[in-house]
Amino acid sequence: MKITVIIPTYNEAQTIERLLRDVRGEFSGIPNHEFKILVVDANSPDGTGDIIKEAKKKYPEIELLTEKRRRGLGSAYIAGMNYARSNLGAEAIIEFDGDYQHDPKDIKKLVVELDRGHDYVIGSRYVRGGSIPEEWSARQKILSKYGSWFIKKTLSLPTFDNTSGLKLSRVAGFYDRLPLDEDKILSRYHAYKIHLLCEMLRLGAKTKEVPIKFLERRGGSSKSTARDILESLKVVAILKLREIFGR
Ligand SMILES: Nc1nc2c(ncn2[C@@H]2O[C@H](COP(=O)(O)OP(=O)(O)OP(=O)(O)O)[C@@H](O)[C@H]2O)c(=O)[nH]1
Ligand SMILES: [Mg+2]
Repeated sequence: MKITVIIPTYNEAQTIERLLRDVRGEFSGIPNHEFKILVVDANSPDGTGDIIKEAKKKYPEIELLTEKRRRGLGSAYIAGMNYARSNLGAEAIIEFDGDYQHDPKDIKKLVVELDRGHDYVIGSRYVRGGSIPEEWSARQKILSKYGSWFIKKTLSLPTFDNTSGLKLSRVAGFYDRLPLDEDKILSRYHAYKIHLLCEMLRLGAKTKEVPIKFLERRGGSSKSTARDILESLKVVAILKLREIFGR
């Protein structure tokens, strides 16, 4: 199957070179699939784009999509997903952070579940064996853990990690039926993930959560802000209202 790993970046010059090398290094251990890496860079002022262009010369499976400016994580992923489907023939899409908080070795775990017939595989921090960084502050831990719990309870979801940034989605029957459009997605920021998760479940995607250890950032700085918490509440509220009053 053709699988595209989408990696969004904004000022990740400290990690991106090593990350691209290590992600690519995993592909040889998954020989039954054909991989591409699509980096969606928000025209990072720290030179991330130049590092990607250099890596692209060495590794032919790397593609680069440069946005004019930073527009939000959801917008970057929507652009990447549409490019992967139209230009790279992607049959499955993996979402993967560019700051090395995800372990490239976990890509294989996701693909194994795709091979077993799952349509939607979530790298989960909140199932047995999964974890968040020890180094996180109490505030970060509470926000992440109870955020996922709140989303689960409010929207009656079967899943435990409802904001994970690492996942694999099947295109046929799912991403080709989703509102991958900037005007239809409920958030242009991190909270787009909650919307797409609910849409995948609504479409009946055979879903599996596999445990992952979410790593501490290796460099650079977080792009997640208080706005993302408000956006998440907004998305959950809209989805709940749709559930009550119909779409
Ligand atoms: N293209 C693009 N990439 C983005 C944008 N916002 C964040 N990213 C990238 O998306 C990935 C995830 O963003 P993070 O800020 O690490 O979000 P997070 O992992 O939820 O938050 P932390 O745990 O605090 O790091 C990183 O590789 C970022 O560089 C954006 O607006 N555009
Ligand atoms: Mg991060």
